Amino acid sequence: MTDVLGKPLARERTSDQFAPQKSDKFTFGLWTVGNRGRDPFGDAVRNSIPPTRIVEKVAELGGYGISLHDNDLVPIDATPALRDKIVSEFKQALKDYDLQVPMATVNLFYHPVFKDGAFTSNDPRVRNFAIQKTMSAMDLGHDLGAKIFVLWGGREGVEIDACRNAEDGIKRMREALNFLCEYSVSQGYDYKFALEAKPNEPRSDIYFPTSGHMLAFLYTLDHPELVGLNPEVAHEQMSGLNFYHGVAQAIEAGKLFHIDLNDQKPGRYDQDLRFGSETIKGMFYLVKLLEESGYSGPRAFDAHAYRTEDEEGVWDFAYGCMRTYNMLKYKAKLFAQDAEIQGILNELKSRFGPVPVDTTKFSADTAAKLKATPFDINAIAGPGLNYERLDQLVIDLLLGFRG
Ligand code: GLT
Ligand code: MN
Ligand code: MN
Repeated sequence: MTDVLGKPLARERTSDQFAPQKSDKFTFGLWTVGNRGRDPFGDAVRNSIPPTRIVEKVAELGGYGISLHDNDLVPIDATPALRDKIVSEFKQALKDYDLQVPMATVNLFYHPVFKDGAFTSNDPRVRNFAIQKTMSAMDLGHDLGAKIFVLWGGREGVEIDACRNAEDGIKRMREALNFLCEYSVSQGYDYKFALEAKPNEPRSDIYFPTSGHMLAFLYTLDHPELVGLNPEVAHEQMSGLNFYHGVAQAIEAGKLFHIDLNDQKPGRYDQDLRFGSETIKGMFYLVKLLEESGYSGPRAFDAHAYRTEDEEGVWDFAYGCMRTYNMLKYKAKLFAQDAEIQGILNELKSRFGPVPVDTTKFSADTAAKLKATPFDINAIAGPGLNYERLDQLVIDLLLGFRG
């Protein structure tokens, strides 16, 4: 099939230079392409897709792996026999289609028992059960080869602060994480835990609302070396934050253990839109950062298709996430090779010259030298920086009118 200009439709996918490859390391959660389009006001619009079919389709589209919550694969009330059957069929599909499970997680939000939190619940039985359930999910993930374990505490929060001292919530979270890190070590699982923040939804307020809060918290744990971040585009943008900056900080701290890619319009509920479907410029800088920083983890999509779609639309959505990533990766290469863009950046560098006093290391001498150095601040502040031109060149590049 071709479009009106005679080009193959995206669905035909044969001659797409941005077609995903296994080496791109794209993964999808079972819950993402498996999303049935339920929302608080409407029922499911799509049939459920069996996990083995998701494996087959993600492989066919060029994906690298699948991630999952315990209950995306094994129902919460499954007998041990049923669990074994489901897991062995799933493993067979992974083998048949050569897909990995780099990340596993645990569902601590769906069952009513978690209505007032899991690790932070006021009810000690719920806190115990949440840790027990997480240990089982870790067993399952290890069985499937996962080395990253994500924790998203969707119910770890409140509607009313009268119910508990928020400090107790923090302390309970620490206790649970310390216990789970020790469990991982004692089992020889070799997990890296990736904490995922979100400011609200489904609770009115969730503890540790941003990746920055999570980052500060993780250094208070017994094993900070085992714990890092899983930032999600939509979750930081819900708070009005610059996702690219947050991810840069995580990378710089050596704490980007996983990443949830999707998109989001400002000021709304968590939309989990197709990657790059809304904030193209922000996502360009994000992809550029991931590619240029040497981040080697999965490029994980935590998004879902519009509620208007049937299953074919779900696969269009999945392909679109990966294709957009690869197009932005290509644009990042163009940015690096664009003579005009690089010319502006280099002109600024040579205009500014070398650093007058090296402050990389403190010494009394350096401090005295710096204090004694004169700066003609009006002369320095005078000339413009060319950022208008620079940004327009980026816009031209992204819109396809350069390179
Ligand atoms: C849930 C949430 C996501 C988390 C998943 C992992 S579950 O779909 O909206 O952001 O990453 O628990
Ligand atoms: Mn997520
Ligand atoms: Mn989300």
